[in-house]
Amino acid sequence: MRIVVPAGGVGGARFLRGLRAALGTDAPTPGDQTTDSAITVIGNTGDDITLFGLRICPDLDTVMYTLGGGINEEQGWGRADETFTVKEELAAYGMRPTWFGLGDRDTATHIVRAQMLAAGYPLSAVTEALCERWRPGVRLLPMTDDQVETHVVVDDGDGRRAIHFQEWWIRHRAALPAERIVSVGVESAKPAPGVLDAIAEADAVILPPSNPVVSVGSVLGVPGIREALVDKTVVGVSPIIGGAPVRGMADACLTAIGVQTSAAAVAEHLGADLLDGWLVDEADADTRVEGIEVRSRPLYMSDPAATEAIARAAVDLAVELSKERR
Ligand code: FO1
Repeated sequence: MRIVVPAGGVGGARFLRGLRAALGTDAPTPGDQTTDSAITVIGNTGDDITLFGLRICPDLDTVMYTLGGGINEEQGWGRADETFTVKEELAAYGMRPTWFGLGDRDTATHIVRAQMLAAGYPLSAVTEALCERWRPGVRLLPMTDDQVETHVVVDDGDGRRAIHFQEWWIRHRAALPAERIVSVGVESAKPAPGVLDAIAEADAVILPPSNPVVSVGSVLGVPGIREALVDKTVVGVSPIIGGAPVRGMADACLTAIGVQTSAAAVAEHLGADLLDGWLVDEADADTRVEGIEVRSRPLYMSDPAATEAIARAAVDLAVELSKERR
């Protein structure tokens, strides 16, 4: 079964580990060329930032490290066994910003990426090359090879200005009220090679419990992607349980775009033209959304078995609904 997953950071990556297990396309042994990835991930690149001459792709790296076995598990981002000597040395030179947690092991990924981009390789080719090492057991495509960045318009004591999403998210912990969230460059961005083909060939599309605004929302914002998804059977997993995000600060993002922090409001925001099914937690079992088949089950990805069961339920609902569509 071919599944396409538009995904973002930590929640999406953890869900993908469960989906890979549920589909039996388990992490290949190193050098195993036989793994036939049934999963294509369309990774959010709106979080990307250039720092110290390096191009950093947080959501692509989080998926690659999580599925490739290199992730810092409790943080959900960055590398395991990380050190921060380069970060400290940069600060000693007075280099800014100092708020970004640039790890030494992670820096090697950014150097490879910066070198390949400078040599003219598109981000999709860079991502493929990096995945040669990590072998995530899925096909990881950036949503676009064009530069798109999420910036946040804030108005604090220093007056109204736009700051990079990473600064808002890391430095300000999304606590600065966001007047607007802007996807800079998205209007002229094109889906990366393979993205529209993967969607066309998919048996189902699953929206993981990633941030519906800055992760899944950014992917859907690339011209052509949402339009292609509308023709498919799409099942989403709510990132909001009982009126609160499971992790991260999706509520701050939802508030910024005027959407209530609830499982129902996120489904309505994504749209009944896009979503065929919507998995909600038992806490939200009374959720009803016009035109969307809502099912409730435990949604906390508390351990690998729980995550696999959630992914299995999403796939089963997609199969059930796709039969109805024929
Ligand atoms: N998140 C933080 O809260 N603090 C950090 O210092 C930080 C550094 C970082 C470095 C590389 C990377 O790939 C991700 C990093 N993240 C950090 C997470 C990142 O800001 C978010 O996970 C995504 O951008 C949102 O999904």
